[in-house]
Amino acid sequence: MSSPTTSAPHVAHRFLDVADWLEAKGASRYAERIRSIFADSGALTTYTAAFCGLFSAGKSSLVGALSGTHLKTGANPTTAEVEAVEIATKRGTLRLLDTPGIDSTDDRHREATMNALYQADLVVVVTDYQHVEADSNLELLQMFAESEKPLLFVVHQIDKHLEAELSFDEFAASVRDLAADYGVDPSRVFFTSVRPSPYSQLDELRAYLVQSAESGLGTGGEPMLRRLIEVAREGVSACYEAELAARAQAVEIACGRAPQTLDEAREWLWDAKRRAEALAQEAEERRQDAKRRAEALCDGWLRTVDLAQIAPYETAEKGRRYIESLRPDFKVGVFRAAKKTDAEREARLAAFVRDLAEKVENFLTRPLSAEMAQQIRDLGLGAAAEQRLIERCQGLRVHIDEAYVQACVKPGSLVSTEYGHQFVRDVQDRVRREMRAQVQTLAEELWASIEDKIREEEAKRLAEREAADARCRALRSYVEYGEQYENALASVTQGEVPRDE
Ligand SMILES: Nc1nc2c(ncn2[C@@H]2O[C@H](COP(=O)(O)OP(=O)(O)OP(=O)(O)O)[C@@H](O)[C@H]2O)c(=O)[nH]1
Ligand SMILES: [Mg+2]
Repeated sequence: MSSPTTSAPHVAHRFLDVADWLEAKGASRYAERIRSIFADSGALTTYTAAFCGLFSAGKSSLVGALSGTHLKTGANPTTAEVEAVEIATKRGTLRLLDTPGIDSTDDRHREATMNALYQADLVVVVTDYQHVEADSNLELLQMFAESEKPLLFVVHQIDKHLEAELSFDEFAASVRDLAADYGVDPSRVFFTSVRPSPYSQLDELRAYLVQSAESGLGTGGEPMLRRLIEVAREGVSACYEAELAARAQAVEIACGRAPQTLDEAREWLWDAKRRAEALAQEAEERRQDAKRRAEALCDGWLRTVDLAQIAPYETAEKGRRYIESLRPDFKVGVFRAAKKTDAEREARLAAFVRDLAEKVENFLTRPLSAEMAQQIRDLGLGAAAEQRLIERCQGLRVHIDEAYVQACVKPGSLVSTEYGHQFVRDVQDRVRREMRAQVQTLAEELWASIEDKIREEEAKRLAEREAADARCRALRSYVEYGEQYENALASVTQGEVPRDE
C-alpha cells in the first residue's frame, strides 16, 4: 500500500468527501467505515491490534492477560461481539480488539470478522497449540494473508507443549516455516500462554505491540490516515472490480486469455493495434501493387501501339502517291484524261488502303491482341473474367477503308509537295490514337476485374481483420477502465475525491 504523503490530521478530514463519493457510487459500506473511523474520538491517537482466530483459541484469555483486564472466557463459543481494551503507551493508546471466534465454515461469520478489520492497524492471528496445522486454521491464515494487513502469528496455550514428545525448538522452527509460507516474518511469530510456561512470550508480545503502537503513532495520526486510505482503496476496488472483471472477460473472449495486469493489457493493446494497422496496410499495399502492375501492363500495350510499324516505306510510298494524285495539276493521259485521272486516283487510294489495312492487321492488331491476351492470362483472374477480357482483346480493331483514309486528307495542304509525308503521318496517328483509346478502355475493364478479385481475396481476410479490431476494442475498453480505476485509487490514496470520467 502507498504511504500517505502527509500525516497532518487535517488531511484525514478530506476522507469525509471521499466517503460521500463512495456513497454516491453505491459503496455505502465503505463510506460508513470511513465515517465511523471519524466518529471514534480517539482515532488519531490510537493504534489498534485485532485478535482473530478460531473458537476457543484463547483470544479473550490472551487479550485479558496482555492488558491486565478480565474478559469472559470459556470452553464453548464465548465472545459474541468485538470488545476493546486499551493499554496506555507513551505516544497514545494501544487498543486491543478481542473478536468473536470464527467458524471458518460459515461465510457470514468470516465476513463479519473481516468487516471489523478495517479498524485495525495490525492483525494478531491466534491459534491454540493443538490446532496449529488444522485445515480450518490454515484457511484462516490464508484469508488474513490476503487482507494485506500486517500480521502477527501467535500460537497460544503453549503450556500444553510436552518437551518429551517433541523439542520446543523443533516445534517453533516448524511453526515459523509454516508462518513464512503465508508471508509472516519469523520475527512476528510468538508463543504464549496465560498459564505458567517456560516457553511463553507474553511479555515479548506485549512489548512488540507497544513498540508497534509507539512507532505507528510517532508522527501523529498516521495509523488513522493509513486506515482511512485502506478503507477508501477497498471502497474504490468494490466500485470498480466487477466492471473490470467483465471487461477482462471480454478481453479473454477476444484474445483467448485475460490480462493479469494493466501493464500487460497495455502491451497487448499496443501489439493488437499494430497488428490491426499492419493488416489494413497490407491490404492497401496489395491494392497498390496490383494497380502498379495493371498500369505497367497498360503502358506496355500503349508502347506497342506507338512502335508498331504500320506504314513501312512501301506503304508510305503508296500514301504519298495517293496524295500526289489528288493535286490539282495531276493528270493522266491526253485523251479522256479526266476519266483516266479519276481511275488512277481510285487505284492509288485502293492500293494504299489495302496495304495499310494489311500492315495494321499484321503489325499492330494481331501482335498487340496476342500480347494482351497472354498477359491477361498470366494474371489468373478467374475463368469468367479472363474469357471476357480475352474476347475483348480479340475484338480490338481499327477499321480502315477508303472513307477512313479520305477523311485524313486536308485539301488545303495539297498544294505543298511535302504534304504526302505529313498525310501518311496523320493517317498513322489516327490509327494509333484509335487503337490507344481501345487499349485504354480495355485496361480500365481489366482494372475493374482485378479490383473484383482483390475484393474477393480481402473478404477471405476480413475475418482476421475483424478479429484484430475486436481485440483492439476489448483491450482498449479494459485499459481505459483500468486506468480510471488506477487513477481513483491514486486519488483516494492522496485523500482526494476521484474525478469521475
Ligand atoms: N491450557 C490453557 N488453556 C487456556 C489458555 N488460554 C485460554 N485457555 C482456555 O481455553 C478456553 C478458551 O479460552 P477463551 O479465551 O475463551 O478463548 P476465545 O478464543 O476467546 O474463545 P471464543 O471467544 O469463544 O472464540 C478456555 O477454557 C480457557 O480457559 C492457556 O494459555 N492455556
Ligand atoms: Mg473469546
